[in-house]
Amino acid sequence: MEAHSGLSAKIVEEAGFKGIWASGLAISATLGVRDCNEASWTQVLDAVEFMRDASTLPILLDGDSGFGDFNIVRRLILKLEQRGINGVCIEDKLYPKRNSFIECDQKVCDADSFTGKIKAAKDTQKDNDFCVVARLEGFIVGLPFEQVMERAHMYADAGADAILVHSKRTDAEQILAFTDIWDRPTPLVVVPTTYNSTPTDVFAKAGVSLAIWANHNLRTSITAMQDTCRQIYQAQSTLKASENIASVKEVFRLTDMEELAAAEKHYLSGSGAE
Ligand code: SPV
Ligand code: MG
Repeated sequence: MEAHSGLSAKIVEEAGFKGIWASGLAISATLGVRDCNEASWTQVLDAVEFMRDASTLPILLDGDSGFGDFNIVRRLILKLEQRGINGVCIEDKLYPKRNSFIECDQKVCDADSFTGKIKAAKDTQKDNDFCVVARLEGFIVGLPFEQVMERAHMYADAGADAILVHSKRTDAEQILAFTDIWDRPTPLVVVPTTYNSTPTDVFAKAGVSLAIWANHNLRTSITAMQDTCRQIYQAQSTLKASENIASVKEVFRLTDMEELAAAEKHYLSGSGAE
Protein backbone atom coordinates (compact mmCIF):
# COMPACT_ATOMS: atom_id res chain seq x y z
CA MET A 1 0.00 0.00 0.00
CA GLU A 2 1.21 3.45 -0.92
CA ALA A 3 2.59 5.83 1.66
CA HIS A 4 4.29 9.17 1.16
CA SER A 5 5.05 10.39 4.70
CA GLY A 6 5.66 9.12 8.21
CA LEU A 7 2.01 9.58 9.06
CA SER A 8 0.67 7.70 6.04
CA ALA A 9 3.23 4.91 6.63
CA LYS A 10 1.90 4.50 10.15
CA ILE A 11 -1.69 4.39 8.90
CA VAL A 12 -0.79 1.74 6.30
CA GLU A 13 0.72 -0.44 9.01
CA GLU A 14 -2.26 -0.05 11.34
CA ALA A 15 -4.61 -1.06 8.51
CA GLY A 16 -2.87 -4.44 8.35
CA PHE A 17 -0.87 -4.22 5.13
CA LYS A 18 2.35 -6.23 4.95
CA GLY A 19 4.47 -3.69 3.12
CA ILE A 20 4.77 -0.09 1.99
CA TRP A 21 5.14 1.29 -1.50
CA ALA A 22 6.96 4.60 -1.13
CA SER A 23 5.43 6.05 -4.29
CA GLY A 24 7.33 8.59 -6.36
CA LEU A 25 4.09 10.14 -7.53
CA ALA A 26 2.76 10.47 -3.99
CA ILE A 27 6.01 11.77 -2.46
CA SER A 28 6.38 14.31 -5.28
CA ALA A 29 2.77 15.48 -5.10
CA THR A 30 2.97 15.81 -1.32
CA LEU A 31 5.95 18.10 -1.84
CA GLY A 32 3.89 20.02 -4.40
CA VAL A 33 6.02 19.06 -7.38
CA ARG A 34 5.54 16.92 -10.49
CA ASP A 35 6.41 13.23 -10.75
CA CYS A 36 9.14 14.13 -13.25
CA ASN A 37 12.23 13.89 -11.02
CA GLU A 38 11.65 17.44 -9.85
CA ALA A 39 12.29 16.37 -6.25
CA SER A 40 15.99 15.51 -5.94
CA TRP A 41 16.82 11.98 -4.88
CA THR A 42 18.14 13.10 -1.53
CA GLN A 43 14.81 14.85 -0.89
CA VAL A 44 13.09 11.54 -1.69
CA LEU A 45 15.52 9.84 0.68
CA ASP A 46 14.55 12.23 3.47
CA ALA A 47 10.85 11.50 2.89
CA VAL A 48 11.39 7.76 3.02
CA GLU A 49 13.49 8.12 6.18
CA PHE A 50 10.46 9.56 7.97
CA MET A 51 8.44 6.55 6.77
CA ARG A 52 11.12 4.23 8.14
CA ASP A 53 10.93 5.91 11.56
CA ALA A 54 7.14 5.70 11.63
CA SER A 55 6.65 2.09 10.59
CA THR A 56 8.21 -1.31 11.06
CA LEU A 57 6.90 -2.63 7.73
CA PRO A 58 9.18 -3.46 4.81
CA ILE A 59 9.45 -0.39 2.56
CA LEU A 60 9.94 -0.64 -1.19
CA LEU A 61 11.06 2.72 -2.53
CA ASP A 62 9.92 3.76 -5.98
CA GLY A 63 13.35 4.67 -7.28
CA ASP A 64 12.09 5.96 -10.66
CA SER A 65 14.76 5.30 -13.28
CA GLY A 66 17.47 5.26 -10.62
CA PHE A 67 17.91 9.05 -10.48
CA GLY A 68 20.81 8.85 -12.97
CA ASP A 69 23.24 6.28 -14.32
CA PHE A 70 24.50 3.04 -12.73
CA ASN A 71 26.85 5.03 -10.52
CA ILE A 72 24.03 7.06 -8.95
CA VAL A 73 22.14 3.77 -8.47
CA ARG A 74 25.10 2.41 -6.50
CA ARG A 75 25.05 5.44 -4.22
CA LEU A 76 21.27 5.20 -3.89
CA ILE A 77 21.52 1.59 -2.68
CA LEU A 78 24.22 2.54 -0.18
CA LYS A 79 22.07 5.32 1.27
CA LEU A 80 18.86 3.25 1.30
CA GLU A 81 20.53 0.47 3.23
CA GLN A 82 21.98 2.96 5.70
CA ARG A 83 18.46 4.22 6.33
CA GLY A 84 16.93 0.79 6.73
CA ILE A 85 14.90 0.76 3.53
CA ASN A 86 14.24 -2.80 2.34
CA GLY A 87 14.19 -2.49 -1.40
CA VAL A 88 14.04 -0.29 -4.44
CA CYS A 89 12.14 -0.50 -7.69
CA ILE A 90 13.83 0.97 -10.74
CA GLU A 91 12.20 1.39 -14.13
CA ASP A 92 13.66 1.19 -17.63
CA LYS A 93 12.87 4.77 -18.57
CA LEU A 94 15.17 7.67 -19.34
CA TYR A 95 16.16 10.19 -16.67
CA PRO A 96 14.40 12.53 -16.01
CA LYS A 97 11.35 10.27 -16.09
CA ARG A 98 7.70 11.16 -16.47
CA ASN A 99 4.90 9.45 -14.53
CA SER A 100 3.63 6.53 -16.61
CA PHE A 101 0.11 7.95 -16.84
CA ILE A 102 1.18 11.34 -18.23
CA GLU A 103 0.23 11.55 -21.89
CA CYS A 104 3.52 12.60 -23.48
CA ASP A 105 6.41 11.22 -25.48
CA GLN A 106 7.44 8.49 -22.99
CA LYS A 107 10.79 6.83 -23.73
CA VAL A 108 12.50 3.70 -22.42
CA CYS A 109 16.27 3.57 -22.03
CA ASP A 110 18.26 0.94 -23.86
CA ALA A 111 17.99 -2.46 -22.25
CA ASP A 112 21.75 -2.94 -21.82
CA SER A 113 22.22 0.23 -19.79
CA PHE A 114 19.30 -0.86 -17.61
CA THR A 115 20.74 -4.31 -16.94
CA GLY A 116 23.93 -2.45 -15.90
CA LYS A 117 21.89 -0.56 -13.29
CA ILE A 118 20.36 -3.80 -11.98
CA LYS A 119 23.77 -5.46 -11.71
CA ALA A 120 25.25 -2.37 -10.06
CA ALA A 121 22.43 -2.35 -7.50
CA LYS A 122 22.78 -6.06 -6.71
CA ASP A 123 26.59 -5.78 -6.44
CA THR A 124 26.30 -2.81 -4.07
CA GLN A 125 23.78 -4.12 -1.53
CA LYS A 126 25.28 -5.55 1.65
CA ASP A 127 22.10 -7.01 3.12
CA ASN A 128 21.12 -10.19 1.27
CA ASP A 129 17.45 -9.46 1.90
CA PHE A 130 17.52 -6.08 0.14
CA CYS A 131 15.27 -6.33 -2.93
CA VAL A 132 15.88 -4.83 -6.33
CA VAL A 133 12.73 -4.80 -8.43
CA ALA A 134 13.10 -4.18 -12.17
CA ARG A 135 10.14 -2.37 -13.66
CA LEU A 136 9.14 -2.77 -17.28
CA GLU A 137 7.80 0.38 -18.91
CA GLY A 138 7.61 -1.24 -22.35
CA PHE A 139 3.81 -1.50 -22.38
CA ILE A 140 3.58 2.13 -21.24
CA VAL A 141 5.65 3.42 -24.17
CA GLY A 142 4.05 1.01 -26.67
CA LEU A 143 6.85 -1.49 -27.31
CA PRO A 144 5.80 -4.75 -28.99
CA PHE A 145 4.99 -7.60 -26.59
CA GLU A 146 8.05 -9.67 -27.59
CA GLN A 147 10.41 -6.79 -26.81
CA VAL A 148 8.86 -6.29 -23.38
CA MET A 149 9.26 -10.01 -22.69
CA GLU A 150 12.85 -9.98 -23.96
CA ARG A 151 13.67 -7.11 -21.61
CA ALA A 152 12.04 -8.98 -18.72
CA HIS A 153 14.30 -11.97 -19.38
CA MET A 154 17.36 -9.72 -19.54
CA TYR A 155 16.49 -8.04 -16.25
CA ALA A 156 15.85 -11.36 -14.54
CA ASP A 157 19.18 -12.65 -15.88
CA ALA A 158 20.87 -9.51 -14.53
CA GLY A 159 19.77 -10.53 -11.03
CA ALA A 160 16.54 -8.61 -10.39
CA ASP A 161 14.70 -10.03 -7.37
CA ALA A 162 11.34 -9.34 -8.99
CA ILE A 163 9.92 -8.02 -12.23
CA LEU A 164 7.25 -5.31 -12.11
CA VAL A 165 5.24 -5.27 -15.31
CA HIS A 166 3.36 -2.01 -15.70
CA SER A 167 0.33 -1.29 -17.86
CA LYS A 168 -1.95 1.71 -18.33
CA ARG A 169 -4.70 -0.30 -19.98
CA THR A 170 -8.14 -0.33 -18.35
CA ASP A 171 -8.34 -4.11 -18.75
CA ALA A 172 -5.88 -6.74 -17.56
CA GLU A 173 -5.29 -8.41 -20.94
CA GLN A 174 -1.73 -7.12 -21.40
CA ILE A 175 -0.74 -8.20 -17.90
CA LEU A 176 -2.39 -11.61 -18.13
CA ALA A 177 -0.81 -12.26 -21.54
CA PHE A 178 2.52 -11.53 -19.89
CA THR A 179 1.96 -13.73 -16.82
CA ASP A 180 0.77 -16.51 -19.12
CA ILE A 181 4.13 -16.71 -20.88
CA TRP A 182 6.40 -15.86 -17.92
CA ASP A 183 8.44 -19.00 -17.26
CA ARG A 184 11.08 -17.81 -14.79
CA PRO A 185 11.17 -18.22 -11.01
CA THR A 186 11.62 -14.44 -10.64
CA PRO A 187 8.42 -13.16 -8.93
CA LEU A 188 6.07 -10.78 -10.72
CA VAL A 189 4.66 -7.51 -9.39
CA VAL A 190 1.71 -5.57 -10.81
CA VAL A 191 0.17 -2.15 -10.22
CA PRO A 192 -3.58 -2.48 -10.86
CA THR A 193 -4.43 1.23 -10.90
CA THR A 194 -6.20 1.54 -14.25
CA TYR A 195 -7.27 -2.12 -14.53
CA ASN A 196 -8.71 -2.35 -11.03
CA SER A 197 -12.01 -3.92 -12.08
CA THR A 198 -10.21 -7.26 -12.43
CA PRO A 199 -10.52 -9.11 -9.10
CA THR A 200 -7.16 -9.42 -7.39
CA ASP A 201 -7.37 -13.19 -7.09
CA VAL A 202 -7.22 -13.37 -10.89
CA PHE A 203 -3.66 -12.01 -10.63
CA ALA A 204 -2.84 -14.34 -7.75
CA LYS A 205 -4.02 -17.32 -9.83
CA ALA A 206 -1.96 -16.05 -12.77
CA GLY A 207 1.17 -16.32 -10.61
CA VAL A 208 1.56 -12.68 -9.58
CA SER A 209 3.31 -12.38 -6.20
CA LEU A 210 2.55 -8.78 -5.28
CA ALA A 211 -0.02 -6.14 -6.15
CA ILE A 212 0.79 -2.51 -5.38
CA TRP A 213 -2.03 -0.09 -4.54
CA ALA A 214 0.06 2.78 -5.76
CA ASN A 215 -1.47 6.15 -4.99
CA HIS A 216 -4.70 5.80 -3.03
CA ASN A 217 -3.58 7.41 0.23
CA LEU A 218 -2.38 10.43 -1.70
CA ARG A 219 -5.64 10.71 -3.60
CA THR A 220 -7.87 10.25 -0.57
CA SER A 221 -5.93 12.92 1.31
CA ILE A 222 -6.39 15.37 -1.58
CA THR A 223 -10.16 14.85 -1.60
CA ALA A 224 -10.38 15.12 2.18
CA MET A 225 -8.31 18.31 2.33
CA GLN A 226 -10.24 19.90 -0.53
CA ASP A 227 -13.59 19.12 1.15
CA THR A 228 -12.48 20.45 4.51
CA CYS A 229 -10.92 23.61 3.07
CA ARG A 230 -14.07 24.31 1.05
CA GLN A 231 -16.29 23.78 4.07
CA ILE A 232 -14.26 25.96 6.44
CA TYR A 233 -13.83 28.70 3.84
CA GLN A 234 -17.56 28.81 3.18
CA ALA A 235 -18.64 28.62 6.82
CA GLN A 236 -15.80 30.79 8.18
CA SER A 237 -15.93 28.37 11.08
CA THR A 238 -14.51 24.95 11.87
CA LEU A 239 -17.55 23.76 13.82
CA LYS A 240 -19.15 21.65 11.08
CA ALA A 241 -15.88 20.55 9.50
CA SER A 242 -14.62 19.21 12.84
CA GLU A 243 -17.37 16.61 12.98
CA ASN A 244 -15.92 14.29 10.35
CA ILE A 245 -12.20 14.63 10.73
CA ALA A 246 -9.62 13.04 13.01
CA SER A 247 -9.46 14.56 16.47
CA VAL A 248 -6.32 16.24 17.74
CA LYS A 249 -6.19 13.38 20.21
CA GLU A 250 -5.92 10.97 17.29
CA VAL A 251 -2.97 12.97 15.96
CA PHE A 252 -1.29 12.57 19.35
CA ARG A 253 -2.01 8.83 19.34
CA LEU A 254 -0.63 8.34 15.85
CA THR A 255 2.55 10.20 16.73
CA ASP A 256 2.84 8.24 19.99
CA MET A 257 2.71 11.00 22.59
CA GLU A 258 2.20 8.24 25.14
CA GLU A 259 5.77 7.08 24.63
CA LEU A 260 7.08 10.59 25.29
CA ALA A 261 5.04 10.87 28.48
CA ALA A 262 6.54 7.59 29.72
CA ALA A 263 10.04 8.73 28.74
CA GLU A 264 9.55 11.99 30.61
CA LYS A 265 8.69 10.06 33.74
CA HIS A 266 11.80 7.95 33.28
CA TYR A 267 14.33 10.64 32.35
CA LEU A 268 13.06 13.81 34.00
CA SER A 269 12.39 12.16 37.38
CA GLY A 270 9.60 14.61 37.99
CA SER A 271 12.03 17.50 38.42
CA GLY A 272 10.52 19.42 35.50
CA ALA A 273 14.03 20.29 34.34
CA GLU A 274 14.55 21.01 30.65
C1 SPV B 1 4.18 5.66 -8.42
O1 SPV B 1 3.34 5.40 -7.54
O2 SPV B 1 4.89 6.66 -8.39
C2 SPV B 1 4.33 4.75 -9.54
C3 SPV B 1 3.22 3.93 -9.95
O3 SPV B 1 5.38 4.74 -10.14
S1 SPV B 1 2.44 4.75 -11.24
O4 SPV B 1 2.12 6.10 -10.86
O5 SPV B 1 1.27 3.93 -11.47
O6 SPV B 1 3.28 4.71 -12.41
MG1 MG C 1 6.58 6.28 -9.70
